[in-house]
Amino acid sequence: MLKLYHHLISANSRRVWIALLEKELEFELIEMKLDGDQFKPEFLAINPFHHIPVLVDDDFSVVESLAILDYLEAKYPKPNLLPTAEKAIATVRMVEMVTINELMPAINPLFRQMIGLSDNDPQQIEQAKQKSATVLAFFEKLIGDRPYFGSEQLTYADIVAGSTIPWLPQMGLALEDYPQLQTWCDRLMQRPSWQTTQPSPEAIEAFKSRMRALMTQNQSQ
Ligand SMILES: N[C@@H](CCC(=O)N[C@@H](CS)C(=O)NCC(=O)O)C(=O)O
Repeated sequence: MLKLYHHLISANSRRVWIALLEKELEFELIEMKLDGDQFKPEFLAINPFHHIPVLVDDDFSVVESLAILDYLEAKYPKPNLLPTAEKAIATVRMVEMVTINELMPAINPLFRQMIGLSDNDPQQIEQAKQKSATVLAFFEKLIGDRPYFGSEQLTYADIVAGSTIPWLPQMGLALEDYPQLQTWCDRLMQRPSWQTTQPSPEAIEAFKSRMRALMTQNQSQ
């Protein structure tokens, strides 16, 4: 059976978890604490970069969430989550890469603020908000009045962007200036795959205090 090493609060692993659920596959979830367990030799043997997610399919391990999504699509093409028409596939890849290469780094200072670290530089926070606004405006235009990015159906674009964008309001970035994205977000939240993978408020609070402790400890070293 497929095994997914993941963490409840990780957007990187949530996108794989959602894809497994959308494809209605059987899989075993292996929850990592990321409290040092990712450095144990058993885990480093499957991912020397000590990151989750990792997908293990018998004797084959895949690291990097986007590579895992491609593997799932190639092995289990139904339902199809990666279109082949030229504009649709370009849109999916654009949304995936812009989420990972532009949005996720941009929100880092907002993430630190959300977990309660007190080292926030107001200028960095302002820059983070501006960079994020550029991405959100781009996505707002790209989705237009379609139900999903690049397609009338759910694709990996929605799964990748939709594992990060719903966090933004908790980071002080309301979506009200982006009505199409807000409607899209609400639509995703109604899907069982998003509901199943949504961490509880208690899990979020526990994660914040663990991260705070870890990052404070790292800073004082
Ligand atoms: N590019 C990787 C990023 C994975 C990643 O950064 N995972 C984080 C959790 S969100 C992690 O495992 N952190 C623990 C560590 O690096 O020790 C992917 O998309 O799979």
